[in-house]
Amino acid sequence: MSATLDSTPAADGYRMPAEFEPHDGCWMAWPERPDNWRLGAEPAQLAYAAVAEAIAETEPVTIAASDAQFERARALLPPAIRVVEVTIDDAWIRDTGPTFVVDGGGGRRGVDWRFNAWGGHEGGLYSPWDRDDRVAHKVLEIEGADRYRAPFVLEGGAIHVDGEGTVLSTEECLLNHNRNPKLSREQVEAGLHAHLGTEKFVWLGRGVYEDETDGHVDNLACFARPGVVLLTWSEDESDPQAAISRDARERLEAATDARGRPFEVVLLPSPGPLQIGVEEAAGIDAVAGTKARRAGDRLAASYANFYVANSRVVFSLLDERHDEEAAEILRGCFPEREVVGVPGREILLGGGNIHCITQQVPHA
Ligand code: KQY
Repeated sequence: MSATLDSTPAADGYRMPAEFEPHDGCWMAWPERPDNWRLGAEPAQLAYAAVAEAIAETEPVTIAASDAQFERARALLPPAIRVVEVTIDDAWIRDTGPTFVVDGGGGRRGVDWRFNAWGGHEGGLYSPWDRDDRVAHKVLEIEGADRYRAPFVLEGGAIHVDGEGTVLSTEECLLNHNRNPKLSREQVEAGLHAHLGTEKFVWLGRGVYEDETDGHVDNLACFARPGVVLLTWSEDESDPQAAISRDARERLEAATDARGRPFEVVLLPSPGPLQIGVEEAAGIDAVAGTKARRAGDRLAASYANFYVANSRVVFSLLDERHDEEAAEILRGCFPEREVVGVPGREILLGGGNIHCITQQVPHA
C-alpha cells in the first residue's frame, strides 16, 4: 500500500541517490503503440527485451505491460524478469515512473511528477497521456512505497543528480513554457531541491539537437561520479550539435558542484548524424495527434543515454564507426563495472534510448 504524503522529501530527510549508487531493482515498460513504434512495435520489443536481459544479469527487473501485451512480454522475457500488468500510453518509464528517494535508514519513497507527454497541447508527443500520468502511482503501490505527488510537471529524464547535493538539467526543457509556465527559474530550482533533496542547481542550455523531449539532460550529459560529467560532443562545426555541446562544456567548466568541486568533463563522441530510413518510416502507423516520424528526420542519437546497473553499464550500440570508442570511454569512467552494448536503433526510432526506458529502484 502506498500512502500519499503532503510534505516533501527534503523536509522528511529523503534524497534521490545517484544512479551509480546500489540498486534493489529496475523498472521498464513494454512498448506497443504502432503510431510510435514500427511494425506493431515488434522490433522495439526485441530491443527492450535485450536491454532488460542485460540489466537482469545484475539486478532484478520488472516490466510493466498492458493486458493486451502481457502474454507476449511474458513469452519474450526470461522467467527471472517479473512482468506485471500496468496500463500505459507509451513505454518511457524514466519519465512516467516515480523518482525514488531514500533516507539512509532503510526508508524508500517515490516522487510522482505530473506528466504531460513532453509538452501537453503545446508540442507534446501524444494525447491523451492520463494513463502514463498514473504509472508512477501504480509502481509505488506495487513497490509498497509512499508517494509524494509533485505539484509541477517534470520527467525523470530531465534531471540527473550526483547523490551529493547537485542536480543537473537544461533550460530548454525545465524553463519551457509547455511545462510549468507559471514558475520562475528560482521556483523551479526550489521545487526540484525540495523533491530531490539537493541544494545546488547546475543549468545547461539546450539538449541534443532535435531531441523531441525539449532537450532532456539524460540524452546530453550525466554524472559518472561526483565531480565527473560525461558530455555528448561533436567536432563537426557544420553540425548544430557542436555549438550546443560547446556551450554545455563551458557552463560545466565554469560551475562547481554542491561540495564546491569543479567538474571534470569527459567527452563522448556523437553517433551519426543518423536519420530515419524510408523503410523504417513506412512501418509506423501515422495517426493525427501523435508525433510524425518521417524518412530523413534527424534522430537525437547519443551515447550518454545509458543505464548504470549494479555491476554493469548498459549502453546503446548506434553507429559502428563510434560504438567501440564510446565503450572505451565508458570503461574508463566506470572501471568497476562491465560495459555492455545492446543494439539501440529500434529504441532510438521511438525518440529516446536506454536511460529513457529504465528507472532504478535504489537500495533503501
Ligand atoms: O529522454 C527521455 N528520458 C525520454 C524520451 C522520450 C521520447 C518519447 N517519444
